[in-house]
Amino acid sequence: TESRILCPALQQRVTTAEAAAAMIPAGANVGMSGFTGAGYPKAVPGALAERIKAHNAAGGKPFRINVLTGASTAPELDGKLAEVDGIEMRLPFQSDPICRERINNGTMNYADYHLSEVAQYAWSGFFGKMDIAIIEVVGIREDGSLIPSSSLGNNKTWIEQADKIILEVNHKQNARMEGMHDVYYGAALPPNRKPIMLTEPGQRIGELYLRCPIEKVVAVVETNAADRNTPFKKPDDASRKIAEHILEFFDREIKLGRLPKGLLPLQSGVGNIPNAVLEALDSGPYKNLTAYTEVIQDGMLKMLKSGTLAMASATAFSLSPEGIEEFDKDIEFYRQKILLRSQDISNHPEVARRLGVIATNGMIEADIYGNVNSTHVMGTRMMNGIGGSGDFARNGYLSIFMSPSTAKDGKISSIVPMVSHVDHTEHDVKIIVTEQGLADLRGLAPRQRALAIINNCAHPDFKEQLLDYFERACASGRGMHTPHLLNEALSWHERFEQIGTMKPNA
Ligand code: 0RQ
Repeated sequence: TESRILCPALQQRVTTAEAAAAMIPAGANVGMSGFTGAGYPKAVPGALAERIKAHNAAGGKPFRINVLTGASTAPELDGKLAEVDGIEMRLPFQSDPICRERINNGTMNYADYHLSEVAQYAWSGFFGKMDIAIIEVVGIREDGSLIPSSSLGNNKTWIEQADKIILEVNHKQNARMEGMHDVYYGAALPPNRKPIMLTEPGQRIGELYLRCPIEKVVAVVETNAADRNTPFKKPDDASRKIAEHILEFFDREIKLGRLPKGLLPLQSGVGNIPNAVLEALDSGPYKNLTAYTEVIQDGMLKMLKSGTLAMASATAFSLSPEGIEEFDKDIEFYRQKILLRSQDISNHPEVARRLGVIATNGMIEADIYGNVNSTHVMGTRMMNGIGGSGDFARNGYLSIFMSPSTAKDGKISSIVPMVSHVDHTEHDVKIIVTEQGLADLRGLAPRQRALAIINNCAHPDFKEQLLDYFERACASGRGMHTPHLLNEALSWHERFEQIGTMKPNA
């Protein structure tokens, strides 16, 4: 294969994954590339896991590292390291089943931050010194600068902050991605911040390549493995209905003159429901929309192809196997239409507010007043993390949260008296949608919001029960601004924990 390592000094540092992994000491703070299953290192984490396993089998002080990434990665990284109990602290977003189990059984620490803020935390030193960065790239240029891979995430920050750098050059990634990236080097800590000069999603404000100090690179490992590329489920009935409600809402807003015909830049969360919404938009009357989002899923490729979408700005791909095939086949087309940025810019609150992003994200549950829980099952068990949902929900022009009205075979209501954990407060949440309908909370006071949410979004199996709670809370004689029965507010969750259902009289 054609060489992808053009820098003579770095050609000298090509080595094996095992030799690179041997350079990582126990207790290290390791910044890794990777965002929603794209652009993560494929070989060194697995080799490190083997080393940890051997070390721990020999007894002695357990060998663990702290793993900082862009967002979720894949079984080759999170899975392998979690399996050998090699992770002391994980941040900022994960979706790996083994990690999740360890986080929830208390054997792994996990810290959940807004994705836009992670770089700032690192610059400020809150995570401690970064020892090593492991970064997947598509190629190394003659001057040592790096052609980024299928995600940018926090790579710029990790490269700047780490004492040492290990590069994985992945031959499987399409070399013609070169030119799709926009790496911004103007970010600073306060009081030295300047405005982010983006007034349209498609503007370039940075550089094509990651700068990389050659002297910090201790190893270069060549790989040849595809990204995680998880298949999508075909949209089910609930996802299709949710998408219909959202499209009807957009139509109404356009007629009322509250949204332009071309909508506003779209942000779309990951998962099957957001993907179904994209598919529905694609079959609607829309042309030349834009996206200012963090992840490009299959739905967005289709929209770019059909002209529904004129361009998309993101920090990563998250494609199915068919999606990646389509991307590779027509990369010259997609390169003109897609810009990948660092996650502190793709998710920047200032930019999301200025552009007036339409944020659409999944949720676990919402309460009758519009507080949203995106992360914790029954208030205590971590699902994935807040990801970028908070960056966009608070700062977007519209923030839409969506979920089927029930979970776990109808035993759980996604609309509850009080959320068991709050990620997005009632002040950030503008619209809630389930397959039952849509509640537009803008302009409503809490008691009005409660009726809108219960009547439009709750499942019929739980509607009476929710109305009963609300009416008794209103009659309790306590505060009438946000009426609650404090000794009952979380009783639905407690009932589920006790008897496996939120339904009454079960
Ligand atoms: O669990 O797989 O064990 O059955 O949660 O639920 O309905 O498949 O929905 O895949 O869209 O995920 C909030 C987790 C929704 C996601 C969340 C259980 C349900 C199932 C998944 P099983 P669904 P989705 C940009 C934006 C935070 C990050 C974010 C998420 C599983 O959207 O991680 O928005 N969001 N990022 O059974 C108990 C409930 C439940 C429930 C669902 N009320 N109680 N379990 N589930 N509702 C992307 C990034 O930031 C990178």
